[in-house]
Amino acid sequence: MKSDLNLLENKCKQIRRDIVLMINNAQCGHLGGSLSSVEILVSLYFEIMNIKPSNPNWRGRDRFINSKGHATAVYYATLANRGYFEINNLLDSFININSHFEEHGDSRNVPGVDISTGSLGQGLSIGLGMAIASKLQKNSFKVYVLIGDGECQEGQIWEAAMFASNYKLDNLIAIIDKNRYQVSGSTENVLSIEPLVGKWLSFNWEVFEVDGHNIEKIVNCLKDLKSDKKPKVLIAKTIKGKGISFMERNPSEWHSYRSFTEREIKILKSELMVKCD
Ligand SMILES: Cc1ncc(C[n+]2csc(CCOP(=O)(O)OP(=O)(O)O)c2C)c(N)n1
Repeated sequence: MKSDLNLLENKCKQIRRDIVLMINNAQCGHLGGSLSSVEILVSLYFEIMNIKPSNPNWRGRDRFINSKGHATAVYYATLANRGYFEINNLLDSFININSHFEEHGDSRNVPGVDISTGSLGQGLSIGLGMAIASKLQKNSFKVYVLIGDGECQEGQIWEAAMFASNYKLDNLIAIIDKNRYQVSGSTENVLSIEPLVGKWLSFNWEVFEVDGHNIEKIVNCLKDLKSDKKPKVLIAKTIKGKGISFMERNPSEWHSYRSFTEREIKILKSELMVKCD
């Protein structure tokens, strides 16, 4: 690891605080699926990706696509903590009417956002286009795409999966935030995506499974990806609402913002050291 593990874990804590503050200030935004992706984004932005935050449009940079585009709180908070822009601008203006920080990622106005997303299912197709461009330009950048498990119900994901292996896009890495819930309940009950490993294998991808809250394991897995002419997918097992006990216990209730009760505010203060009143 380039950085101390403690430092990265503290980053995760800070980003969780930022997520809750941003969404509480805005009274809008997606909590559960932002909190489940924190370790994935910290691993990518602080350890894995070849990037220059001071030069966000550097041509050689690795690309990241937040295909679960509703999870902007974790995306923006990670970019701010990585130095792309000031965290205070973000905390005060997330989803405000005149703010650049819209509810879904906006590549025109937010430094570091490579592509605007929000309509589920499209990110992998965009990613494979970038992966082809990297090869055609004899560039060596990699493309990372974060996908929700509910999002895997979108047919376009599987068209892209078929295309990527056919064209041997070994520079394309999908990461699935498998938190087992979507808007309307558990993914298993709404429309099962299982067997997920078997599906990706049958589409001729290289498949890895990892604890999505263990930075060391995520980083080791992503560092170890050999170029073997196959695209790769990392299935990250996560917990929706990770880090806040009352959300972890009841993930269906915390897909998006709802106001906190007095009791919940007390818990937020003791578990995250964040004040939300
Ligand atoms: C094409 C499309 N249909 C519906 C939505 C509305 N929507 C926003 S989030 C979401 C659930 C996504 O679930 P999942 O991918 O599991 O995300 P997570 O639980 O990690 O937040 C839906 C249906 C959308 N953004 N795009």
